[in-house]
Amino acid sequence: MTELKNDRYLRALLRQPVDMTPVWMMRQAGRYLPEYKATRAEAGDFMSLCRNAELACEVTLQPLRRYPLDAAILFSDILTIPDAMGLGLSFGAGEGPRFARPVTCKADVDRIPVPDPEDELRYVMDAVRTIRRELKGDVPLIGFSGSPWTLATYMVEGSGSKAFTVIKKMMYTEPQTLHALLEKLAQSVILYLNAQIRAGAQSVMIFDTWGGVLTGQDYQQFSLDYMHKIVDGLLRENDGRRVPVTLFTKGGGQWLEAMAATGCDALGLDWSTDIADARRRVGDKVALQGNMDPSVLYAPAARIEQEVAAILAGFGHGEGHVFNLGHGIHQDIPPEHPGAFVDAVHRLSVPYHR
Ligand code: 1CP
Repeated sequence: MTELKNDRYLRALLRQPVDMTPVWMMRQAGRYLPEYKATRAEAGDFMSLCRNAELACEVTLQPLRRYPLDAAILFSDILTIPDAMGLGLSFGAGEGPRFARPVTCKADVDRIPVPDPEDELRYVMDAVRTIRRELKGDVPLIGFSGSPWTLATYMVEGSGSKAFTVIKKMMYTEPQTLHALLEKLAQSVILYLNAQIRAGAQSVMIFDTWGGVLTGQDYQQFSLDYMHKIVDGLLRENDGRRVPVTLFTKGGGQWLEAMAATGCDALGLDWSTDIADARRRVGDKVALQGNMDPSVLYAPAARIEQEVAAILAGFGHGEGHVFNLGHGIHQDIPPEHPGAFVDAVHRLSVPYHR
């Protein structure tokens, strides 16, 4: 087993005792950091940055040099899988992702390959191996993937979306086509995350960013069932250590019991769910990660501290909390503010672990 100098994050996910609440931030590497912008400019564009293991490692480590975060997250994107499936991914300047060849029918689904993670996605595994080497056991490395449903929204819509009418039309007119796509994505995600674990990811997180746009019944059938399949297919131990799995459905606060029943170790919460209530509902089964509104980071340090204190008090005394934002950090947050946030979590959480 490789020695870890700080394993608070892994211990909290397994609901084991810690000295203080661990904290990391969703999208902690990114454009709010001037050093990220410089490295991205050096790489040329976003996907070139993801494909260069040394530069991807550099931007992964940048937030850890500024703040005493308790985990690093692989710098990559959820859209690497659809890209490896041949859909032609591009990021326009200042725009979101776009696919040149979106999935429109069953024949498109049948043509799509399940990517070999050590071939088409080898650059991701190389980044994981490089980051693990450079972290030198300081903190654990988180690997991640999108959920099948969330990946499918981009693949069928052809870009980001607000109303998801194209994929919902497919869902209600050709459900079997969508199920065939989701099945292929679930198989791809299992291979991809297991390869990240073998390459050195010490926990994995599944981002279901768009599960919350579904009805309860559709969420179960078109998103959760496939995440359940993934949890069943993942390596749960590597290098003599349990590899915790976190599920995060943005807007999924009403489905926590069903999510916890998948056998995952932890649930990510966005800020619309009360963490005290979430703990009462599922806290004996899973750890909870979250859930400060990322916009609080616009506020001065005293206001950030107030919000951190309220969330810590909401979770209460005892184990099983990883502090985080309820979604990704905004791109125009002043870079000093996350410092106040991380410090407040560490300092104010000590009494809750005595
Ligand atoms: O530099 C740039 O302009 C590119 C912006 C960017 C970045 C920094 C994109 C494009 N992806 C990323 C990195 C990224 N994406 C990480 C990095 C690790 C970290 O430091 O935290 C992670 C975990 C993701 C995951 C991701 N990509 C998600 C799930 C998490 C979430 O925020 O909901 C989603 C939905 C994406 C799609 C995506 N990729 C990029 C953008 C701008 C988007 C969102 C598009 C949309 O709004 O639909």
